Amino acid sequence: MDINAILNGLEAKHPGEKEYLQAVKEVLMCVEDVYNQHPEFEKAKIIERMVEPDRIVTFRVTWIDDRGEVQNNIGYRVQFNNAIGPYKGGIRFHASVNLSILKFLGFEQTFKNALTTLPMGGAKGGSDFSPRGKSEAEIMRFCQAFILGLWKNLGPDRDVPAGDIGVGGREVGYMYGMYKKLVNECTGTFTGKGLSFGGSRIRPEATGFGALYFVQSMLAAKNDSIEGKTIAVSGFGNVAWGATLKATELGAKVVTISGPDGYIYDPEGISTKEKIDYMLYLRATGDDVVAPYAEQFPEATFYPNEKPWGQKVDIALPCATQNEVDGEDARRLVDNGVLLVAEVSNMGCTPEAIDTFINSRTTYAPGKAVNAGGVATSGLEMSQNAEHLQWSAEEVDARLHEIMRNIHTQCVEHGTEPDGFINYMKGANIAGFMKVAEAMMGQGII
Ligand code: 2IT
Repeated sequence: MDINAILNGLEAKHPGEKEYLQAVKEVLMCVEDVYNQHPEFEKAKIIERMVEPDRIVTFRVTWIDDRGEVQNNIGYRVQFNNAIGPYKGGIRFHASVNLSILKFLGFEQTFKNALTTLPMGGAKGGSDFSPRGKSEAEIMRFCQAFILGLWKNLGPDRDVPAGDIGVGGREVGYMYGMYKKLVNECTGTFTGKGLSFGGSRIRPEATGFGALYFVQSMLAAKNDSIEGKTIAVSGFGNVAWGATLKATELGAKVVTISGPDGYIYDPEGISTKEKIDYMLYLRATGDDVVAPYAEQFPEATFYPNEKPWGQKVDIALPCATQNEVDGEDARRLVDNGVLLVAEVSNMGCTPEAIDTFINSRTTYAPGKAVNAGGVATSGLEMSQNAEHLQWSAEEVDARLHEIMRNIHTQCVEHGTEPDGFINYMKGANIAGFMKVAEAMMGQGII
């Protein structure tokens, strides 16, 4: 495989799609050796087929705001790969959303979903709609208009969306409600639904819980444990909340959260129910800021327009968005003696940051392994919907835990280097790639 030729070809076809090209490059670099051991892959042009989405749906989303003004946004669904199962992946509503970001997310999702061992292909969707400052009624109207443009492409065995940044239980509920009205069928089709209409227990917590189970396995592989560790978390959404909840339960201390306005450092830890619940309150205001935390809890300090990576901590858990840890942030974390970095956001670290971690032999794991518990629990929601049952929290949590342990084992198997260092990036990419490649090979040239 000539990685540079493939990347140059992609760049010529899709100029300026930098996040997408970044995600493809990382995977290709990791799988080059195994790919070259399989001439049948090259003959079937597996890489060339895998890096292009199966299909992209784009549509205009028109809705009326509270002042009666007509608003237009762009909606997308990138159906990346369904070799293993129905297209599956979240919907992101954020002003920054564009095709490059959704293609990178759909590409990552394909390998992540393969790692879960559940039968799910990869997809991602979203819109440049910004929920910040929007009223409840505007959010509902937007969700309904979005589904009017997309519903024909969805279905329980075709494409099953869920939440992502800017899309939580409320938005999934509005989208699913509209979808159900249009198809007149109660087949699930969305995950992250409310508990009273087919949602799974533990789905809201699952990404954060799964990440912490993965971190436990990473520490166990170093003969260490999470108890007493200090943790820097970024973000303050659903994922940061779940991670903080589980980290606290396991005896660690989360000392930071962050938002677009800066970060909070709380030396006593975001450890009480009141403080952890406050994150949900901050999110619910729709203002997209964390500064009020320091007014509510005076022991905390607010650092405007800064990221939390300058704090001395044992563990860093980026839980906000792509490329939120750059080379300089990584250098500061390493210089401060960070033990472990587990990306909970998708592609949370830039290539320079990853190089800094791996070259300094700092244990680092990529989002597609660490955050797979979210979509894995979505897969469990699909199973529950298909059998018209709802499982107990204990059952869902036990399965989630098992899936995360299994992903860790796959990473160790494919990522352990001759000096014993576990390269989780390599391990996750090779394990995910092999599953998708084998599924594609088995289904012929299509
Ligand atoms: O990035 C992700 O894995 C998600 N946003 C969750 C996707 C899902 O279908 O549950």
